[in-house]
Amino acid sequence: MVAIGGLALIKLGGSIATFKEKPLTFNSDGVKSISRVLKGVVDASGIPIILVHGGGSFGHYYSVMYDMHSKPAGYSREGISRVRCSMIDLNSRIVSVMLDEGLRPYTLHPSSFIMEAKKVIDSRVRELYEVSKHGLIPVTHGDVMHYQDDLYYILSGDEIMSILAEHLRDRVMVALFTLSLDGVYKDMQSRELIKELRYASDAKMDDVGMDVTGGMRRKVREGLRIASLGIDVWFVNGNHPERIADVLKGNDTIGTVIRGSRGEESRGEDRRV
Ligand code: IP8
Repeated sequence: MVAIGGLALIKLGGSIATFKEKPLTFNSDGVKSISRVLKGVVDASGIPIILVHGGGSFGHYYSVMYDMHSKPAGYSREGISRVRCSMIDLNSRIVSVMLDEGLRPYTLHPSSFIMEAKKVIDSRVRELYEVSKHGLIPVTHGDVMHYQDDLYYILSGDEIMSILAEHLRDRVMVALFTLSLDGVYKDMQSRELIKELRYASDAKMDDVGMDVTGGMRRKVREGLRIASLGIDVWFVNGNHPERIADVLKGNDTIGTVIRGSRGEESRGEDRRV
């Protein structure tokens, strides 16, 4: 197996790690099959990986219940506690499965590298990369974050993917988002898969189910942002984990790719959502 060099950023979508329609239900088998595939890739190639997971029917369940969003505000104290607790719970379930499958996960909560007022600490992000180089898989996740004073906000794992890509841009070879769909569709009626997405307008996303952090629209926006750093971005179906292996081996697969476009600033501008 010949893996592409450099670091892989992988987003484990909430729709893969949990059953989104059933509150607080963990998809143990889904995480297990992805872990097995990652174990195969890591053993064969030693590729460093950082994993980011979403909230699914854990964090999103409570953020909807308590009307909490990505905009900093004085949300319900109980809601803040419940979202945070549920994300810690989901994280510990995910890393337990990974550990059982022979991977070596190492959780670094987003509050370890994102401080007050969304300030990202570069040296703390680099710590994730350092950890990833030495046989461990740093695992981080979307969360409810303290903004300042009594203000809190929901931080999406998709946004964390962009933050990591930006701060580790010289290291990242590929960013991969796992979804419960085959990739990004032109529209939800035809479900025609976009093999290569170049502009936000390639996909009509109005009909795609939204969650508090913006659903598919957010993913495409962060994907375009990451691609503008010169990093290839893939959206693949996490229910077919072999597609994750294909991407990590540098092969083509069923999914949507946004090719990295470093140096094409003007096109990057057009690519904004
Ligand atoms: O599922 C949001 O992360 P996402 C996490 O990546 C919470 O949007 C706390 C709702």
